[in-house]
Amino acid sequence: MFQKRSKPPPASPKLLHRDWRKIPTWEKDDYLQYIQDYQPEEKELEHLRILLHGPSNAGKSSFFNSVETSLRGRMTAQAIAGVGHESFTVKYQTHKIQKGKPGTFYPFVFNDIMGLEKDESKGICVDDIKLAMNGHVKDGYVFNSQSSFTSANQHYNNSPTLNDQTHVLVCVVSASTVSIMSDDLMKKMREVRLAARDLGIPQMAILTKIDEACPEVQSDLENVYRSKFVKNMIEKLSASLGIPLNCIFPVKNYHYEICREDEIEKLILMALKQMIDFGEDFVNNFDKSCRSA
Ligand SMILES: Nc1nc2c(ncn2[C@@H]2O[C@H](COP(=O)(O)OP(=O)(O)OP(=O)(O)O)[C@@H](O)[C@H]2O)c(=O)[nH]1
Ligand SMILES: [Mg+2]
Repeated sequence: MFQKRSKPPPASPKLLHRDWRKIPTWEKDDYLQYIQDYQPEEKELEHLRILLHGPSNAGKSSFFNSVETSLRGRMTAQAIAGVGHESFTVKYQTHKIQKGKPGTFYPFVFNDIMGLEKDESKGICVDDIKLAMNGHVKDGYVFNSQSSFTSANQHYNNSPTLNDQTHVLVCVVSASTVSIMSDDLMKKMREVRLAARDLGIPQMAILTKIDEACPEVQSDLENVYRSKFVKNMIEKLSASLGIPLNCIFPVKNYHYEICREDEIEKLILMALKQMIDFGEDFVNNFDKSCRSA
């Protein structure tokens, strides 16, 4: 059973006649319910930790804000998003999402980090992402593009627990830049991917700014699964990063809207459900004794 579209596709050579991916019949509220009901099986685990990484300005902070907005039912801006091309997020911070009353939170958290840049001396150091995945970075650490994080730093966590380690690695890439990403940037992203693979951490990617990159999607977000452009960008990203096609989710983040939209949130929550499922499987199959880097 797959989604029936409410309207026929507009006549445009840039749109396919059928969805390029079969999507579940779930509506936004079904995703919301699933996420609200989620509780980790593993009793030792307070929360799944989802690490967002990727090029600067890709929409990492905006993605977290879009998740929080979708779950809290009102516009939020916990992670400050930028406007330029320089790295805007510079501090390591764990973002929780309030569930119901103040002081209660969803059992998953996000780490939004400094972006990667093509230049060696700019953006986050790849080694810092590896240390973050292993749970060695404490909240409040300000990333330094010129030198890697070391165990001498006051924010170094010497004995990370299961709760400090990353359970899902999400690479965030803008649809507007997939075709123009430099080899140097790709190399850094692949290095992160290989490090995550060695740790057995599940990985996925989200393709942001599909509205900015594709006019058909901008005019109607429901065109996302008929857009030839979006399909091509996902294939390109998959080939260059080595992330399977079915682990890449297109999203449009909240960025200028002042009120909520179901179509935006459905894509956001679809991606979030996948993160939760991947993280849950990882934690349940995880041999705790073999990860103490
Ligand atoms: N059109 C559009 N703009 C977006 C989208 N997501 C983010 N933006 C805009 O892109 C810019 C960068 O977004 P951020 O969320 O700050 O990106 P980031 O990856 O956190 O950037 P750094 O912290 O610098 O690494 C902001 O101006 C956002 O409003 C999207 O899906 N569509
Ligand atoms: Mg940011």
